[in-house]
Amino acid sequence: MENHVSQKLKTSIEKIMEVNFGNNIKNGNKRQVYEAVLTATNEILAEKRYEYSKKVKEQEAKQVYYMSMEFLVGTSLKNNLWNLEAEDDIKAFLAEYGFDIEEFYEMEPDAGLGNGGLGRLASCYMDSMTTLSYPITGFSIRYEFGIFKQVIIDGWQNEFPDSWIDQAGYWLNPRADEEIEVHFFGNIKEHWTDKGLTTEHTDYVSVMAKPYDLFISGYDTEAVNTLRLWSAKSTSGFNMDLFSKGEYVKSTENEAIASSISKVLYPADDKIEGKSLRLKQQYFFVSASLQQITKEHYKKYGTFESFPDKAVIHINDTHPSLCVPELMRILMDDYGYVWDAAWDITANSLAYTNHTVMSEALEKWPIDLVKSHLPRIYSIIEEINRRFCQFIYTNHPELSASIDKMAIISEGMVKMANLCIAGSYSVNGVSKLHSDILKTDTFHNFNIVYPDKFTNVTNGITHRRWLCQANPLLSQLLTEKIGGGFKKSLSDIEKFNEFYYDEAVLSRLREIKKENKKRLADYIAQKNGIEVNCDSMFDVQVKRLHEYKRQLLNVLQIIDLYRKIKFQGFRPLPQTYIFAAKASAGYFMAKEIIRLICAVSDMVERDPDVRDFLKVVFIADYKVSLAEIIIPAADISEQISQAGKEASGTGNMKLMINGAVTLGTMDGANVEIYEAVGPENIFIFGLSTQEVNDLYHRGYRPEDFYNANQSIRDVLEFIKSGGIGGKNFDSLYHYLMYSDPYMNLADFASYCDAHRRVEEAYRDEARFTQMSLKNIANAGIFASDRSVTDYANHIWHVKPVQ
Ligand code: GFP
Repeated sequence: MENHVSQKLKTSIEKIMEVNFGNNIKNGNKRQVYEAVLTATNEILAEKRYEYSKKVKEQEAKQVYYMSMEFLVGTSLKNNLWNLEAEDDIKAFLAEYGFDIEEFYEMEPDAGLGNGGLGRLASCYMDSMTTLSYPITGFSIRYEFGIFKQVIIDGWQNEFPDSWIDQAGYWLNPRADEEIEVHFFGNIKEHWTDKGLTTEHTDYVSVMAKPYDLFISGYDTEAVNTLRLWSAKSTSGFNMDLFSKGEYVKSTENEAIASSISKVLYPADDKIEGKSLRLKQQYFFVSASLQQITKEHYKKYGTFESFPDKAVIHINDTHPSLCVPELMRILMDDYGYVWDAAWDITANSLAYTNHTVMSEALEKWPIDLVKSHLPRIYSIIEEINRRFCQFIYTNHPELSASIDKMAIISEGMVKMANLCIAGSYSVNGVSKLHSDILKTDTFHNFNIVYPDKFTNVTNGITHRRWLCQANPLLSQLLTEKIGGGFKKSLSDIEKFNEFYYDEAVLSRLREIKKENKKRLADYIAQKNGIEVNCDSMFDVQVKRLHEYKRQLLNVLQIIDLYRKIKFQGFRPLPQTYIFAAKASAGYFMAKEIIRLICAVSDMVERDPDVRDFLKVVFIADYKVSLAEIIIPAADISEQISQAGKEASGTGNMKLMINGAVTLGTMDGANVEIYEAVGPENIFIFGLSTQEVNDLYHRGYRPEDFYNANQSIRDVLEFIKSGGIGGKNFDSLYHYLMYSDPYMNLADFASYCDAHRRVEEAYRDEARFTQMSLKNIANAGIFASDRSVTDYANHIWHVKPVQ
């Protein structure tokens, strides 16, 4: 039976065709009908949003404001139709007129407003919060260009701009009525008034923040939330005076400077310290968002005493850390609060998540930069720092020697993580291991001062996108066997364990995997021109390219395998290695690793002695919509970061729920996957975090491992001598031999050994399928529904609005 939403959608699509194009669906072209479908879906969400936000207001519910520089939304049409339970009806409706909905899905570009796991997590949380009917608003920037398009030319990554808005702008609802001014530069003046010493920010430069709302749908819920994306424009705009004087370029300068703020997303691994534009981006979206939140609160309650009971502002990594001084500024300068009262409100309304222990990612800004760009904000940070240091000296004299490390301003820098910890009531890591490392290592001293602040929330993923939509065959099998309840409540998936010995189900699982592999193989044939064998084992490593994630270790093992097949007559199980990853544009080593993967791929493909056993494929332009094709096809999930470095990982969870078996180190959430599936359903190798630290302190020398292991010597000398297609990889050879900061060589032997164990397990088809089933059935705790419930209950203290 067709649902009410589907009927509304159809009527609306017809109407839009008439009104916007003076046409009907029958005679419409693809682009017109595509636009009509997106617009109609957006309208339905707008109506639901109106009703839901009315309820939130009536109930005076506490709200979450999720501040993040990144939201990796991906595509929205399929997700929205699926959530509205209208996908099948609309598909059939369009088919009546000869349109294939799959083609519309392909037309929609990914909203790539993020680099990797951090941004994708934010989007999963928006989905889960909405499905569970919690009120949340995400805040970020409407980057005109999201993450770049990756094109590989001769093995080298090239970057091209991603102008996504043209084809996906239908989801962005402009709210010109809620524009907000943000101030940069200028001077501060202090003077006495009847309220005491007041500070005035003068001679500033204004930039206008224009909001665009993207509606976030949920499954089986009345709730619709919004992701508010700010776009920057000049307050003065086009200068007619200069234009009349013939100064055409100058006349548009203001506009160009202002709009540069929301032009482009910064890549994660670029050396962003000291980049003025990045600092402007951070303050721009923080200030606009907080001004709006506080304005609404004040309008409703006329005071900020109740603010911590009605609002929680979540700082997603340090990028929005200026929330701390900005909320202080607003409360003091705009609403007349004195310091102590303002601090009380601020420090009880902010919560912070740390996503990495990599020191280069713990942001620091040069004092001069902050001072010149944001003079008022800097003066507030100075005072926060003065009081914080005073507090440590008085209450924790034993930490006096560490004050330089803990201070918010020291060594010529403003240290954003320290600012977040001092200014938030909650600090969490993203897996058990990571949260422990924060407490015992990274923020050890802070944990002494604020033992109750530190907590853990293990990451999660929305299985509705990553299982139900990406893997409809598996989703259907699960529905048949355990009912559809898992879509709303993933803990139900545990019931699938009952089918561990069920031959028919195991065989269905194999068929499904095969179908998904065929879908991926077609994609690879079309994009890479490589024919892959769908009966081979698909071994997948997909994630941002970073040295610590160790895609390099994976390639070293492949080279070793290649050599064994070619020179030693080894006959392994046929296997296909699939990589996809973007490297930051300025990250040389990461690009070299991509070049090596591509060269190995070529070498194997050209070699008739090897290619029947081994394939290596690097799929270009990794993004959410591509992940949706790759992940369901994986047999093996490579999660091989150096122990202690990957905060959590979420790809590991997406692969697991699609039946891939993890081959990994005891790092991040792999540890919890291990606990969930048991040692017999995962392949673990390599040094533990403790062993890594010990080795580091003893002094790690890659040559020790080189000297002790013949395979390492063979592989490295092979690379050095031009064995990989005659290409020069001296950069990587020297890197491994003389530096190897992430200890690839130390884990090499154990990794190769794990691969042989994997092969052996895969040869036993029945047993391997059982391992796969165990991974699917025990993925329940990795639902982002569980993560956000943890946040809601233990950190945010918010309730669903039904
Ligand atoms: C970062 C961390 C990951 C973590 C995500 C989300 O992701 O370990 O799972 O944040 O918390 F490194 P990337 O951006 O590096 O993928």
